[in-house]
Amino acid sequence: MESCMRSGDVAQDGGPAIIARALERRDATAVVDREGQWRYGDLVAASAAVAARLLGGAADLNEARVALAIPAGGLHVAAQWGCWRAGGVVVPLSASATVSELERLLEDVSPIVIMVPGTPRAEVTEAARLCGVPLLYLDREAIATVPEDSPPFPRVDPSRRAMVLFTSGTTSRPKGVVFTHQSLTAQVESLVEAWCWTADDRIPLFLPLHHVHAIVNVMTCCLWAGGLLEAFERFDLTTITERVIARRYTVFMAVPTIYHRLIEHIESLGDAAKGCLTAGFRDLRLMVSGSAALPASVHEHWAGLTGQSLLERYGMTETGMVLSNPYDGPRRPGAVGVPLPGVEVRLVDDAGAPVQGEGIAGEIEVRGPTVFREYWNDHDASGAAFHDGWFRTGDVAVMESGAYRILGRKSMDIIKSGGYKLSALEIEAALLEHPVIAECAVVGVPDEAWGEVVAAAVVPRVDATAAGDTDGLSLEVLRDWCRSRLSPYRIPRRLLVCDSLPRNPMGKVVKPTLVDIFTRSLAAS
Ligand code: MCA
Ligand code: AMP
Repeated sequence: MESCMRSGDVAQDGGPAIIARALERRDATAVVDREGQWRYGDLVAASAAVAARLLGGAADLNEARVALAIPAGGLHVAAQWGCWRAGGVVVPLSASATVSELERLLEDVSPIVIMVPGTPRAEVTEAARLCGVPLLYLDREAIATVPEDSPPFPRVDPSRRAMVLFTSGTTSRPKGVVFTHQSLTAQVESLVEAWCWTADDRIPLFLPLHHVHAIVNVMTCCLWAGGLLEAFERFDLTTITERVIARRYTVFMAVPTIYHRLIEHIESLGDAAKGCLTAGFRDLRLMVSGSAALPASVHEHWAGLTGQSLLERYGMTETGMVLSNPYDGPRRPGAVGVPLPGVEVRLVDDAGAPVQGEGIAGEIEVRGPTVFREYWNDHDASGAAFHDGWFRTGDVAVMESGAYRILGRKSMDIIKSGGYKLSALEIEAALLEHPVIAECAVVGVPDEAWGEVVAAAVVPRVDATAAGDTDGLSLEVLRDWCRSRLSPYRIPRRLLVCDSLPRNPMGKVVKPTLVDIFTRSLAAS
């Protein structure tokens, strides 16, 4: 790596702040992944090589989008930092997206290139071909040196766009959430302060790298603080628990579904193994839960097993982290605490007027430097998302004994499954492409392990019913049909084939009634 340090080691004026910080710890190990270790100096040098390749002699990418489809690890970090150093906007792609999902996203952001590892996912290669986007192959060898004639990197003002993350919501297409360098920095600084990150911290990364939880809370906070990130491509219970026993980590962040799985696993162990693993968890300095509601029962069960009081926090893609239980001080099960440093929160009633006081519920609105800048290519949605400069989250909360408690979402079209936010409308749009489905409605049904699971009620076409063509509408066959259209976590897990959907006098599907029907049929089964 020495040869690239000449141009790679300069934290150029106006370069991303994380590069300058990394250079202060250039000899410390930053990332451990399947292929080995990366020191901070290695990441800076490799990012310089990526930047030089992306620029290809140009002075500045000027916010051109650069898609990123590299698994978690040092190469991923180098690619992200390299894009930023070249003045580009990173667009991380989901590692489980289908070709059609990728195509829609690529068409939306028109990236100049997709950064991929030596062997990319077939879906990425195919979507790139269909959209005419070139692939930039990166491996550790390929970014070992910066070309000799590489010009200096551009000065990137913190107010420039840095990243677009796609989030599903109350529309039938995911929206691109645009962050600037300064909004990302504000998110990281807020969490580093609140949760006391230091260079002594070590954390496993196993959550998907196309969401704030993994990108900001885990990866960037750790590297900002100078800590050690151990990167995995997915959550593997055996590997992670072995490392917890080996005291590899100081901090652990996960979604409630993972804590639920860990509890089931621990409870299945014999006394000696159970004691060993719970002692490993007990020794961590911080365990955080977020991305979905943590049931109080899980909080209490976990505390009983490990002595750890999980720190539950609340956030959203558009805002980063918003509310957090205290780092020092009692963490109340079912509550999400108070605003994080730099974040302003208020509750408003249905008319948009602020409400205050214990026990009065309202929609959460958020303001501050962590909040996103706009939805990509969607001026109307960007405008509608804000109210007097406050971002409208669509989540309802109440203040109780000085801490917020989340009551739920305003829209039933949003489903939270295993921490992923899913749009019922997106799933309905896919199901309506099925030749035999005339109407459908998708809801989230409460589930102990996943929080909610996707359930679909479908009405077959009359002609198909008459012709006896509805055999394809079993859950198993429909799930198979969905595989090429929807990411696995969006595919319905419950199915109801019916003659008509429950509708109100305006013709709108009454989703609460559907949830009741699914819940009752589950209870009866
Ligand atoms: C996997 N499957 C799922 C989910 N995950 N189905 C529904 N909901 C899910 N979340 C599917 C798999 O594709 C597979 O389908 C089957 O379930 C069993 O998979 P399994 O191996 O058990 O699951 P896994 O691969 O271990 O994944 C579980 C997981 C994962 C680790 C909990 O869902 C996950 O990483 N969730 C976290 C998502 C996240 O980070 N969200 C943050 C966004 P089949 O049987 O058909 O093959 S929210 C955010 O960023 C905000 C800002 C915030 O507040 O944090
Ligand atoms: P996403 O937009 O994918 O980032 O998901 C954000 C959504 O997750 C929020 O709007 C909430 O509905 C939900 N969420 C995140 N953290 C929590 C939490 N601690 N309790 C309840 N809901 C949460």
